[in-house]
Parts: sequence; structure tokens; C-alpha cells
Amino acid sequence: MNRSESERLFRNAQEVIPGGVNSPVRAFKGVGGSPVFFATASGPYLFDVDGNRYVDYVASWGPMIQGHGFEPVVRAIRDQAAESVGFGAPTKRETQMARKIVDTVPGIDKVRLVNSGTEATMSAIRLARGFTSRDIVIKFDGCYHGHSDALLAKAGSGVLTLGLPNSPGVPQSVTRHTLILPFNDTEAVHDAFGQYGDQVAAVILEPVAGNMGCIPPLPGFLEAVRRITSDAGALLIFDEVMTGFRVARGGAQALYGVSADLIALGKVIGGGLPVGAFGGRADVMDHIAPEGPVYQAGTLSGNPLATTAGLALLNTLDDAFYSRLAAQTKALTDGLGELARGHNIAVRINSVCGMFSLFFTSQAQVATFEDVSRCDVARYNRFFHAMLDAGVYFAPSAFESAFVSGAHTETEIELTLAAADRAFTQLN
Ligand code: KE4
Repeated sequence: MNRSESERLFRNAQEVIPGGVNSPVRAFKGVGGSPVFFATASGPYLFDVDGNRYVDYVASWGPMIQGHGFEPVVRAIRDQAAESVGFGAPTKRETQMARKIVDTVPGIDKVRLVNSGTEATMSAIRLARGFTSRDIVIKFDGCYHGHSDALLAKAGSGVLTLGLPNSPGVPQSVTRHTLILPFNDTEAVHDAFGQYGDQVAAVILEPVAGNMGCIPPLPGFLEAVRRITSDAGALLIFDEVMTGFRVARGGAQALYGVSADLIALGKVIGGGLPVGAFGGRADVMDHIAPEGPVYQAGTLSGNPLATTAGLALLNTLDDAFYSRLAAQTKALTDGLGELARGHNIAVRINSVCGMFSLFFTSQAQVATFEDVSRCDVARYNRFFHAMLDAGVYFAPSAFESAFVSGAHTETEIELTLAAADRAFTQLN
């Protein structure tokens, strides 16, 4: 497949943008080769600058849950842009967006809109620390919550030693309040609270991890974390930036029946435009300025264009939509699994409604970051490029999730399975 124009544009981009991209994963460093530059998109399809068409499973990393160029969103943006793209003052639309989130996401009494998932989780952590007057935050290995300093931490030498920076520029004085535990490890959470219990402000996790590939919670894990945090007076923060309005209409809380104290949202709620949000119990949220003392702010937070786009999308996501999305996801992942078995290729496919990952491994399950690290990344990368050349665009990293949209029909599923059949042949 000819991608010479993408390669030329990438060379140009690298002259004026670090790494040629505005977010690292886009640079294809994980899979090798030169990133694809896209020109336009429609429904489940992307079209690159060389005129090649791809079935899209990145979905702008999640937001395009109804596919690209979704008419209700396009029309809403067009109409709002003609009125104003921003005032820096309250608008009715923000209240409508907040009401939609409060009415749909369990456990959210009040919500603050921000501009990214990073802002949402960073603000939720500051709020939890302010509300509890405690400093320690517990996160899990392989979970990603954006790039705020406190969360760019890696596990210390021992499981229960406090975090070390995992990026230059992050002071150790910040990450020493961050404790990193193995995901899906209830005993580790018990032990951590045994050692730090009354110092822990919050536990933050992706209820379905999506940033080490798709890793659903093991039975009982979310319930145990909920019980342990409640007993210790710590807050439970669900980072649903990826799972919110994706894995179910009420997100992972609805899917698993476990309620958090604070929930971070992003991606889908912006309809493709920059929107994040954090919300939760009113007694906690009322600690946020100007109502309370915990400071948080944003020039474009809740701006009319982004909230209009987000609302236009959210208003189309009813229960019937999620039933169809779950069915399409299952049809695709069942088909991929069957093809891999037919080619005697060992894969483990983890999936929940609307998102999934292929792990090239013979392990019986992939449930922790350690399991993920034992998977064959080189094989994923060869699979990725074989699919790309066959016109199917998966995430350019083995440590990401693939996303299905409401625009993916049986046609796209058959195209994808036919491409996978050829790709698996090339892997043998
Ligand atoms: P943003 O600041 O990128 O809007 O959101 C950060 C974030 C927070 N929480 C979760 C669960 C997330 O998945 C993300 C961002 N996800 C990545 C992809 N896995 C965004 C893609 C990128 O970094 O370019």
C-alpha cells in the first residue's frame, strides 16, 4: 500500500513538532514504520492523504463511538459555531451537559467540566486530597490516567515502597505520595491499606483497564477495592475517561454494579472535541472552588462548541445502541478468535462492550500488567502492519485497546475478518 505522502508529511512535521506528533503514541514508535496521516473520515472509515481507505478501530482513541462525520454532531457544531464558540461565561448548554451526566452516570450528584482526561483525573486527585486532608494516592501498574505529575510514577523497589518518577521533570517529592500496586491484585490492596491506611486520600483505577490493552476486572476486585477504601475513609476514583459512555450507558459503574466516590470522564462526552469532566458525591464536589477551597479552573472549560458536540452525541446513546454495540463487538472478537485458532496462532482476546484487545500469547488469561508483559509484542506489531496494509487500522501499540463504533456494520466486520485471515497467514 502506497503511503508516500504520509511519509513526506511526517518528515515535514518532524521539523517543527517534537517527534512529528502532538501525542507520542501517534508516532508509530511502538509498532515501527511511519505514521499514517489522515485527510478525512466517514462512518467507520478513515481515508489517508494517499487516498487509502481503512476500517477504523482507533476512533480518535475512543470519542468516535458513533463513527466519523456523525450528522447530529456535525450539524450541532456547525449551528453552534455560527452563534459563538465561546464566552468565558456560564451558558445554558453547560447545565444541560451536567444534567445529562448526573442523570446517566451513577454516583454523580455534581460535575465539573474540564478540557481533557488528564485535567479530570488531576483535579479529582487534588479534590480527594483536599477533602480527606491526606496525601497518598494509590494507582495500579499499567493503568494510565493522563500525564499529571503525581500519576507519572512507577513502582518503587518493593511492592509497598512509594512511587518513583517515570519521566524526567517529575520531582521525586511529588511521586513519593503515589503508591503503585499490581492491577487485579486484591491482596496487594489489603496490604497497602494495612501499611498506609489512614494516610491514603484515594485509590484511582480504570475499572476496565484500557491502557495496557483491554483488561477487565477479575470477579470481586472492584468490590474489594470499594470495601477497603470505604473502611479506611479513602475515596475511590474511577477513571472512566475511556469506559464512560462506552462499556455501558452508565459506564463501568453500571456494568459492574460498583459505585465510586468520584468519576473522571472524557473522550465520548466531547463528541470528538476536547472535553473532560470529574464528578461525584455532592458533599465531596462542593469542596471545589468557588463553592469550596480546592482550586480548579479552565479558560475553555464547558465551552459551548465542545459541550454542544458532546451533548449531540450523548443524546443518541440509548440502551438499544449499547445492545447493538455489544453484539457487534462480540461478533468481531468471536470471529477473530476463531480465525486465530484455525491458523494455530495463540491469542487471548479480552473484550467488553465497545472495546477489545488481541494479546499474542498462550497464557490462559491476561489479567495483570505482568501477564501483558509476557505477551508477544513483536507478533502484534507484525499483525498491526499486515492489517494496516489490508486497510484495517488498529491501535499503533500493543498496549492500547481497539474501539468498535455504532457505524461498524456486518460489512466492516467481514472486511476485518478477511484481512485478519490473511494477516494470520503471514504470521505463520
Ligand atoms: P487525555 O488527557 O489524553 O484527554 O486523557 C488522558 C486519559 C485518562 N484516562 C484514561 C483511562 C485514558 O485512556 C486517557 C488517555 N488515553 C490515551 C489512549 N490510551 C489517549 C491517546 C493519547 O495519549 O494520545
